[in-house]
Amino acid sequence: MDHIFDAQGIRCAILVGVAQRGISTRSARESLEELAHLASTATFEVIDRTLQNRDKPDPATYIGSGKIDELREMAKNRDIDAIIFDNDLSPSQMRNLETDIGVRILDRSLLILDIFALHARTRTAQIQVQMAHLRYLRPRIRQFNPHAERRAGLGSGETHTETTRRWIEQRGKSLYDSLKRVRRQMDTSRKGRNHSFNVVLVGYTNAGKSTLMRGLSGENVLVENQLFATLTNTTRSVDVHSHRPILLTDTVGFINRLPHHLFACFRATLQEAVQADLLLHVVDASHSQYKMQMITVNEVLTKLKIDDKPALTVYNKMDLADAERQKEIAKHCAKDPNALAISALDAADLDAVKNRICDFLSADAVTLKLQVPQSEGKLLSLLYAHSEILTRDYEGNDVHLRVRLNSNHAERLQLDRFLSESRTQADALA
Ligand SMILES: Nc1nc2c(ncn2[C@@H]2O[C@H](COP(=O)(O)OP(=O)(O)OP(=O)(O)O)[C@@H](O)[C@H]2O)c(=O)[nH]1
Ligand SMILES: [Mg+2]
Repeated sequence: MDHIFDAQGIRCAILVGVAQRGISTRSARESLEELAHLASTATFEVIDRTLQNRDKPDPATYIGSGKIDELREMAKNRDIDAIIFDNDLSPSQMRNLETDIGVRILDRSLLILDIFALHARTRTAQIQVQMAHLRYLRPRIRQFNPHAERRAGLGSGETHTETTRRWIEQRGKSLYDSLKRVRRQMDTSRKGRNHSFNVVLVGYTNAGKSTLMRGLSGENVLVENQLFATLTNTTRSVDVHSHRPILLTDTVGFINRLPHHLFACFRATLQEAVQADLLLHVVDASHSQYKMQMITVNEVLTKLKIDDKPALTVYNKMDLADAERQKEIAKHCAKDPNALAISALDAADLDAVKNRICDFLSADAVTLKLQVPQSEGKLLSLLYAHSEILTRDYEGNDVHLRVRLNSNHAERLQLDRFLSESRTQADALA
């Protein structure tokens, strides 16, 4: 997909942040830093940035008249094409600012939406972005259509606003129908994964999820120093010589203040995490705001009602962290058995992650001795495909097996019918 708005002439931008009461100047400045990364991901060149302290936003223009004058001057002198606000603006604030300053005004939501539009490579992502765009446009129809109230087509009796609103509703419905069709196909392909151990990578955008996915699966996955490089889940198998195949899924990154219309549309994509047997929460440990980023991710996991899933915190990019940060993270990891510090670019560290995944896997594994008639072809092929076969002997019409597999899986296959002797993993090791 392309930019969601005409971007031909838009190249240079000024960023504006507003520190309101209760928000420190420092965190407003750091948020502006993130906005700069978002802006460059959306192919803007950031010419300048400015931060204003205000107790509360002006209802008509968000910022004060002095700041507006200053921005108008800057835009004129430096050939600016857009001003990007770190805060979300109401439709009327955006309209008033555009009139007062005379350049295009974007807010954080529109910028993120634009990046999603640029990066949407699959049909599902494209439909989701278009739906989010419609949700964004709906309350702004008049802003994007200044002659909105002029009568539409001859004799229709409808205003442009009404015609556009009706079009948005129809388009929204047809997108929703397409998404349902695509999801049905996705559900079918997901069914095949029931027997696997599903590990899902979650984390703040740019934390290194796709890099870790590439390192663990050995397959080519898009990695970019950009925000929201990944919008569509990809699933790859990981070979860890375990009794159960492991599937690893990469997901869309999270961000602080993700526009709610985008969250609503990408909720389905994130639902993948609901199916997870284990979450790998990837953290950019070298980032100045890594703690805030972890909080954001945990909040999203809570929203998705998956904050109680087994999870491993993977502090990534340790090679970029300074000595003090390395010490701090090492301290976290010493206290938390479900945390580890790595660099996704280091082969030994990737092995450490695989070992941890295996630990989770074997925690609920059982070893069983089975006597299965050879006529049970379907069951046998499921066992061969989805469990670790320790020994296999043939006697008459039966196959004698020692297998190791997940206890839920054993229950699902109703293996107790064929049990010749059962032992838990702990017994087996004793
Ligand atoms: N030095 C270093 N760079 C890393 C490491 N892990 C990832 N990177 C870099 O960080 C950037 C982002 O990596 P990605 O894997 O695309 O991050 P992501 O979490 O998938 O990002 P989104 O898909 O945008 O959410 C890329 O430039 C990677 O090369 C690491 O351990 N060390
Ligand atoms: Mg990615």
